[in-house]
Amino acid sequence: ITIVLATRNANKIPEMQAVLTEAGLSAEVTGLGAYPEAPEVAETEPDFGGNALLKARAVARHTGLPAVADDSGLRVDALNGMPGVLSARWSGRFGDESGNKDAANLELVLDQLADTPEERRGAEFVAAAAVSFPDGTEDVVEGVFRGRVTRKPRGTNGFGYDPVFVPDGDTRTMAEMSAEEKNAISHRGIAFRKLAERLRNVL
Ligand code: ITT
Ligand code: NA
Repeated sequence: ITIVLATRNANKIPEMQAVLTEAGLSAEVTGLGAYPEAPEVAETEPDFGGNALLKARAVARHTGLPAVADDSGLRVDALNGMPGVLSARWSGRFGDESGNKDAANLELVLDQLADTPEERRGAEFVAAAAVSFPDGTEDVVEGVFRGRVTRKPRGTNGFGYDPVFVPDGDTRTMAEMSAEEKNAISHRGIAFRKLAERLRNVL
């Protein structure tokens, strides 16, 4: 069976494939690259789960295949949970809403935390993962993992806020870990593994 991962972020596709394979599920994950006509979905919901469902639903409808989507982001304690659902658009939130600007986004968070001492630099990555089947069946799960925001970016792996996030119990940023290490502990890894268990019955 083919599952469409409703994302334009190519980093997420091998993450999902690895989780399904490790769970012993023989599904093949395809990204939206194979469906250039799929509708662009605006992330208009106030929470991760709502946005993940919007993205999965639109692609299940368009392709007639089961579709999975995640919506994810970084919640910084000292910023009252921001950027949160605005993570992909944080640096452009007062105007320019176009595209992903990973470097500008993480620089802005570092600026906003410039006066925040070590003990108040806690944060968490959150991902909601949703599945939508062509018959209308839906499910949504969440994954969270905690850490702290560094003072400077370190590392070149991963994407987004990975260079400024050190998980609890580690000294390395997520961008200094391998893809396998990241997937084993990350918010999206957790959410995708929960989803794989729900899919076990239906695949
Ligand atoms: P799709 O909506 O097409 O899946 P996206 O990358 O815009 O792609 P999101 O809407 O879920 O995905 O936005 C997530 C943003 O949160 C993303 O731009 C990153 O800045 C950040 N983010 C999410 N997961 C992350 C991770 O594992 N490591 C670092 N940053 C992450
Ligand atoms: Na988002």
